Amino acid sequence: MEKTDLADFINFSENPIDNISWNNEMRNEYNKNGILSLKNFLTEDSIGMLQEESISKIKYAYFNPKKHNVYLKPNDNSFPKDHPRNINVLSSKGCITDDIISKQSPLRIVYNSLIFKNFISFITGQKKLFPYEDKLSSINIHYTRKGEELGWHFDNSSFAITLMINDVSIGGEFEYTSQIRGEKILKTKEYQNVFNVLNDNFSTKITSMKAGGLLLFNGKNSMHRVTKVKCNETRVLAVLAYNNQPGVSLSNSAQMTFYGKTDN
Ligand SMILES: O=C(O)CCC(=O)C(=O)O
Ligand SMILES: [Fe+2]
Repeated sequence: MEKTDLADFINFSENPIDNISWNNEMRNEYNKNGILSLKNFLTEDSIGMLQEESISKIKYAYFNPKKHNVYLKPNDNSFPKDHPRNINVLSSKGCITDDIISKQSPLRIVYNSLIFKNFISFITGQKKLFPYEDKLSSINIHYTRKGEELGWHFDNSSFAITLMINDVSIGGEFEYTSQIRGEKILKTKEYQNVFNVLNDNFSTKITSMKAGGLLLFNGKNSMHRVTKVKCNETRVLAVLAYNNQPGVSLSNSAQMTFYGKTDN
């Protein structure tokens, strides 16, 4: 797709993602903070289309409130139940899968566009980006209604891209820590950090994104959550997921956990 057509969906005047010096600036910011927040990334027209599409499709969303540890892995029984490795938090938001999202959706146009992929590759340092092989996982729309939340966790992937479709006025905030695990951090220190975050005893930051905003986030080593929505509006947000090699599918068990179905 040419830039002139993509400009119907991406607000290039505020976010010139094809401009080398602007991209360099954004990359420095991402490398420094592990997070890049771009306001008004989508055009007003695409926000309107996405709000309409997401409202009409909430009936297909899979809500499966469940407890999980912050590592999103089965508990490790070599640790006690109340050890930070095994402490449970609750996630209750729901989502719809890629196969439900329209072929003409602005999300898909952005996701598939070379200009956008080149921008994300440049910022994250990935050579090439590929969609998921399975039919469910590349683009998802998440819904968080009153009283729902996404519990503290580390992501499995090295970066995540989110686009806000509908922001809410009370709660539903994205809260995150600095990089609190990784090769340079001792495991005992990491567990102490996790314990402190879970006990509200750790310094965190909050970003409040408005509709149309993009967040690029390195959540592999930084704990994050979405706080409980405390108003009658529904927080709606798209997650765009890529892999750095072709042919990768989300496992059937993960598909069942997140989507309540598999694509095969
Ligand atoms: O909803 C958000 O803002 C964050 C989503 C998230 O952390 C995830 O899907 O892993
Ligand atoms: Fe996450």
